[in-house]
Amino acid sequence: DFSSIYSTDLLPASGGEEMTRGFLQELVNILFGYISKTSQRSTKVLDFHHPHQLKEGLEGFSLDLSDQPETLEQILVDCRDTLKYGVSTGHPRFFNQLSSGLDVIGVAGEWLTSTANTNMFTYEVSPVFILMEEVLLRKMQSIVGWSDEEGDGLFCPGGTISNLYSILVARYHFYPEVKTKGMGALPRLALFTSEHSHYSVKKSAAVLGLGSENVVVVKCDERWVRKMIPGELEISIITAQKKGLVPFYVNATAGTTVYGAFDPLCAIADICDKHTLWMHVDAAWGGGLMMSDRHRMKLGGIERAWSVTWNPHKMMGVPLQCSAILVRKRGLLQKCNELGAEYLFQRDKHYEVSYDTGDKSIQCGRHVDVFKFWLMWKAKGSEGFGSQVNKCLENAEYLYDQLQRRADFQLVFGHKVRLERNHRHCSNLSALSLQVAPRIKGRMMEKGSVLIGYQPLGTRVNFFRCVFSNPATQQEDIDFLLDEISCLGHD
Ligand code: ABU
Repeated sequence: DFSSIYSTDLLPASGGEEMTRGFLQELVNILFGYISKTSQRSTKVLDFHHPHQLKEGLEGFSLDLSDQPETLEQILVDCRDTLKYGVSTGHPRFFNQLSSGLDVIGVAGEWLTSTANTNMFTYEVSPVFILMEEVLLRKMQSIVGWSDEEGDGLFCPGGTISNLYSILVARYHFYPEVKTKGMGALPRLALFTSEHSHYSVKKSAAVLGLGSENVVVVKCDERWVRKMIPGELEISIITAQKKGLVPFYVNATAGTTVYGAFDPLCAIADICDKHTLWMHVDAAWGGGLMMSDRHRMKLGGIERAWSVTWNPHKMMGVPLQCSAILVRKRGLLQKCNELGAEYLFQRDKHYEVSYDTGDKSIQCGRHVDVFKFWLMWKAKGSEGFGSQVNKCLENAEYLYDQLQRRADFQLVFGHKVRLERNHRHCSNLSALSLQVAPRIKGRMMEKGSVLIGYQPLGTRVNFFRCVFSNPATQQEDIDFLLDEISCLGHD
């Protein structure tokens, strides 16, 4: 009974051991109940409420903060309700995002990380985690295909920041004076990325003062695979030079966000070599395929990249957040970002100070993202991650086969987009078809049975993007998804 117990009764309060154990066990019961429920197909993926409903408060669940402390009973109710009104991204029928799944070892890792509550900037306060980061980065670099003498990196807050790092170090590599003199000392630089690449390249160019207009968007093969066309890249580079811009950076994508396309890395690497350009591979989504003997060939040529973004929180199912920037040239991250704050990075410490890796980062405080990943790797082995990735790809194949058999879905390109049978005979097809996916998605969210994302793209009407990164998903869930879309869009 926690109805008259408060947080001040817990450790470090004197005699607080029993109360603390009881409280945490109660919390474990809530978490276990949630984890168990999440894996049951009969439960909802979400219990949707509009923002105003959640703000107004639901059945005793209030977001408001008071001046007086709440009892631990209320705190436990708040924990339960927070999960209740959230989205079960580990549910087998959650197809909505590139990051999904509920890995029990990962959860244990995240919990331990919070318990340790430390910071990744120095060995002094994170001895074990700093070495784990080094082990993981080395492992990932060797999987990319770099030699033992090459490779550096950092775990950072998401793929956008990883991509930002790649541009930052590329610019520093060619123009180290930028660190002290700023952009005024540089020529007008140009970056290149495919039209289907992630928006973070443009965003990073804006943030770094390079200007989003100086990101040249390179055409993709629109007929089939949506890969960057190497010939178009070369034309774009030459055209930019003629306009007085100085090309320095090319982003190739391994697994685009919507189509999942893989740019031809070898051909892009040849062009980068020829023009002495930094080649980055954004493998935030597709990087996980390198764990699979069956699928790693899709990233052939990645070993020629100068930097790589790889998000284990996507295809590998590590709990958010877990994203790495890998840089081939050792020492560059440190030189590019270090400022040597003396209160933190003293050079006269009694241990090897190169393990104070915090000055490689643009952050000061940095969350420990590595432990859950390290623990999962221990628990699964590289082979376990490989099997998990293979299963995701098998699910994608299964969806493709099922869609080919169904008359009520239409191909986007070798894959399919949902259009209602009735609407096919409608004279106002395109206006109506714009609304099909959003309307079905709205109904889906209200019902809470399944969750999948949609988007328009270029001239295409809204279509569903089915993501497979959730290890819980089985073929029966894919059948359910298709039947549910049909059912929700019956009219
Ligand atoms: N680059 C973030 C991915 C967002 C998504 O789940 O689609």
